[in-house]
Amino acid sequence: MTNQFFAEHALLPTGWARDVLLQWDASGRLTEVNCGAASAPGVPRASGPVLPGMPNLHSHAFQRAFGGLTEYRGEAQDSFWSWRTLMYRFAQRLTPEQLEAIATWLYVEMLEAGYTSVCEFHYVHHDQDGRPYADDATLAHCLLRAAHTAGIGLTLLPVLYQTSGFGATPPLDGQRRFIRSTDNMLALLARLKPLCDAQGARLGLAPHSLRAVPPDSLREVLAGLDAIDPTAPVHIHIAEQTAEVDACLDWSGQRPVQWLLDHADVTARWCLVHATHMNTQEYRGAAAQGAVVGICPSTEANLGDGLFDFPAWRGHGGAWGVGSDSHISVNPAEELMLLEYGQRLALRQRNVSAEPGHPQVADALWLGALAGGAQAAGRAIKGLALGQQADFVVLDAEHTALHGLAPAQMLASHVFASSRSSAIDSVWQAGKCRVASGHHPLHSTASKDFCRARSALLTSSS
Ligand code: NGQ
Ligand code: ZN
Repeated sequence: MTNQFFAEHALLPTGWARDVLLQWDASGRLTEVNCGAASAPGVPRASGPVLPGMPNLHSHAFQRAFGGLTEYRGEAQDSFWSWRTLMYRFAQRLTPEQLEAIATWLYVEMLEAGYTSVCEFHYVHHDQDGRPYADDATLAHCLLRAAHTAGIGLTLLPVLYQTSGFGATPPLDGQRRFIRSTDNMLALLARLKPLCDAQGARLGLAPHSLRAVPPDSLREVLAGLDAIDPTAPVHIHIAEQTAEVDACLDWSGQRPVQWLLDHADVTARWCLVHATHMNTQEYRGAAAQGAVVGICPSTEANLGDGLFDFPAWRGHGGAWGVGSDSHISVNPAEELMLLEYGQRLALRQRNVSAEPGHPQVADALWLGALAGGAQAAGRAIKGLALGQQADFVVLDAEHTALHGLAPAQMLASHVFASSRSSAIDSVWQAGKCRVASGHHPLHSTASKDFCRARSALLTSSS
């Protein structure tokens, strides 16, 4: 097995470097990142520029199965909330076999698109009647197996879900598969911890939202998590919809991010997913605590969430990463393009996300999303640096959109001008080649299994 790779051009955390020799150990950790190296005979050479693999910091795998199927008018004024009603219908019918087939294909798609790891925000726990499976971890096992089969890095985030709204309103019938007591969640985490460790996955926790987890439960579950792993990642949906901000104000007199900052020990292990609606004080407070913001541009656009004030967050030095969330798009290049375009449309400017050290927008975005995504994942995936995992993407220098360009122009073209076609040649995760010539070896079998699972799910949900 090869454990060396030579790149004429590689994007390191500091920027583009020339003649980079990568070497990793049996566990897939980088033991050498030598710039200005001579290419040695027998060492495989990258066929194009090498990028660090992108972490996907937010995924609900099952939602991949109904992408494109909620794009019709169902109410006089459709919204996030009417979409959620439709989404619950699919969630209610899902079987374990379907979840595993959907997730396996999704993770194959992610790898082919350049995501080398995923944070799975996993909240469908029980059977269709809302009763625990005989093995209470059945659906978590499906996700662990799917990630292992595809060869993607995993941060598994079992979700605590207890109420339907602020003030501990009882769950809706459509939420019956999500509900766990705090003790039951802690028992699940204790069971999953050794399984995740054995697979090289990271176990974390996701209180679903302040709507779904009352204050006492939030405090207790975080204390219980600390007893299992005091540095485990904690992810939460927060302030995605203005109606959610208003309901939180009615309940507590505070906005969601402010409430969280005042009532939980928010630190760098926290990922605030869809922190779309924050005021200046919240931007300052959340950034000062070192939390990562999870931005999911394609889903947030699809659901009509509103626009995250990216320059404000970065102005406070805030960490951030991207997620594909509902998987209406599964492509980090597209998420970064949409993130930048949202800001351009709002500000009537260009190249909003460029930085003093990175005038190329795509460089700045790729490295920023990598740093925050790695932090949110709680895994050693911070890019092409010693001690980090050998997770990388080789762009296809022969792709028409890239041919003959300089390395940074190739990345810019991949992000802004590849017209949604993949300009990726190969993808490596933990030092193993998962995608070659743009294709994962399971591409056709996993896609067939996905199609079969989706057909069955649609038949049962209609
Ligand atoms: C979810 N998705 O849990 O899948 C949520 C919708 C909710 C996004 N926020 C449900 N994109 O927040 O209640
Ligand atoms: Zn989500």
